[in-house]
Amino acid sequence: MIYTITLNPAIDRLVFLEEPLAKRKNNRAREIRYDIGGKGTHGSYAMSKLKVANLALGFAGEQNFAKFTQILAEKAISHQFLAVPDCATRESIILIDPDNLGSAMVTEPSLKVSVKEKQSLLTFLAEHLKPEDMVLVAGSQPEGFELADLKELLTVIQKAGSFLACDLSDEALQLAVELAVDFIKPNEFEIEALIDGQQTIEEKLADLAEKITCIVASRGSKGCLCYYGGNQYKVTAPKVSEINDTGAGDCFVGSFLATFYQTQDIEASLKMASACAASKVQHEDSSFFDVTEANQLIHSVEIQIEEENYAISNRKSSPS
Ligand code: TA6
Repeated sequence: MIYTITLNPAIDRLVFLEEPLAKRKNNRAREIRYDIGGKGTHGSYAMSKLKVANLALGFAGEQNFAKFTQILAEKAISHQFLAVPDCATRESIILIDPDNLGSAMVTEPSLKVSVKEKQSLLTFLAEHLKPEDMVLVAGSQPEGFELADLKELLTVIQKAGSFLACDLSDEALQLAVELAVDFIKPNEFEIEALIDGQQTIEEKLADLAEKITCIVASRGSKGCLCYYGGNQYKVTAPKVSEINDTGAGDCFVGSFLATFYQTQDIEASLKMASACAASKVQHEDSSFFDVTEANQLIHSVEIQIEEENYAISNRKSSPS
């Protein structure tokens, strides 16, 4: 089983503008739509689309819990979120220009979790996780969930022996690296933030890959660099016309992990993930992609392999 954990989900309010966003004017919207928000939930959406069983976990505000879970149901995401009393799940407002001119995102402050909710999540994981499971912890952390709480969460997952994937930023990403989790997906800025001294990005990634099973360093529309099993995989994404790139990285992570969980085939996983993310950016909301479209795009994904790129220490090689 795959579990995704979205500690700080959102309801994405998609605002489709009549004209490109501009200051000092009333920017009129031609349409408003809602989508699920939060990196872990997007990962679950991709896993479900690829028919890989998964359960979306995390915290959601009691005040708009029905709306949040209604969107999860509409996206066919199996879930078991913990309701946090006296607060609402935040909204991410995504302003989308017409004619594929891009989008901007504004995210509200988060809800605040208490010790009770944090303990409930840890208890659920301790009771359910098995060594053959995979867990994705993705996105930001809510108010009340400190770095020490994240360390406790990641440690409970590692103690269960499950394959631990993290799509985290800033100090949370640094913690995941220190704990030597099994998968991380930093972007170029996040990798640069990890560099202390005179290393290139590729030198830093090779260093990290000596203790982390699989690293995917995203380079946006250019594709990504993957380090796995001592090899470096340079992935070039298909060229597509972008409508909304919100959630593309999450789609990549969810479809990569779904395929990797099923096949342990790194190249197949990278190809499927690149194709699904390329499909996603061609659609208007934060999560939707078309599997048929992805299966066609997969033929346009290019992978260059540089073998024996770095040494690897003995550690978990895949979820099994
Ligand atoms: O990655 C896309 C997205 O999950 C949006 O759906 C929006 O909710 C935002 O990112 C949330 O970002 P955060 O880093 O706070 O989890």
